[in-house]
Amino acid sequence: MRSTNFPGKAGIVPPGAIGHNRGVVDHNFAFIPPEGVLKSRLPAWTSTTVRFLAAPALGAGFAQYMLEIEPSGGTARPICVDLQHFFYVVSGSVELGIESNAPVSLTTGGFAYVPTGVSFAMKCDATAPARVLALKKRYETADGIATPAPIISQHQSMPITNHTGLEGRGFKHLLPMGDLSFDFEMNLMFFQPGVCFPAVETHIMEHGLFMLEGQGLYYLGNTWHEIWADDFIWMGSFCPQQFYPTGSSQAVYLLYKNVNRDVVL
Ligand code: UGY
Ligand code: MN
Repeated sequence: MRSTNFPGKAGIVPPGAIGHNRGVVDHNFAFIPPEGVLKSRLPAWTSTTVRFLAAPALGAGFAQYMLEIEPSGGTARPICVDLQHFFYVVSGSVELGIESNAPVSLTTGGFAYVPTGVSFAMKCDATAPARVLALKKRYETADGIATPAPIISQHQSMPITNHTGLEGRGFKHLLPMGDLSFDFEMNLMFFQPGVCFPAVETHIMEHGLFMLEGQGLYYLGNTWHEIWADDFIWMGSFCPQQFYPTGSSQAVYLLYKNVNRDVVL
């Protein structure tokens, strides 16, 4: 991924590679363009590289990462850990099996929620690679509330809703909104150009934001950042935030938000 549009040659670092870095890491937010996120591998996955985007090392209460899976790659064996997982297929297609259920095929726009302590296995299609945005988080139990059941679906089968009444906004709540058994939301947010949200938000909930489509300006803390597809933002608690979509087509991002639990004192 080039960081500028200066002319460049393969194998030669283009001019501007240093001076035009867009990334910023602050105490309660990080703006992370993809070109600087180096890859690693994971013991439990084969033919797969991982790019960590958010982790406790950054200050986040969750981990978010991009899995780049080669054809026929995937989990080396079923994974079963004491963490919840969420997956969103950014491109390509994979088969996901949860516990002993028959594997389900997920294509671009497919997603899954795997509850804590439940095993899953993922395998990429044999003909093309896949990019899967993954998130894991320790489940916060709540008295009298049972843990949620798994979910596997495609966002294309869900209607766009809009509880705000603001023209040009759209939402798909991939996890059931207001269901207290979930301790986080994953929302697709749709914006027509120029339609920002009504106020600068400053809230206790954290965000992991992955830009899927379009472009815009993101306000973080007290600075504006130009953002486009494949950029990632971590927003920590109480980070002032606003989005101003620019360009000529809709902007869409996938947003993690921890909800439904009390503060820990
Ligand atoms: O729901 C939210 O917190 C959302 N409006 N925040 C965001 O998009 N940064
Ligand atoms: Mn917010």
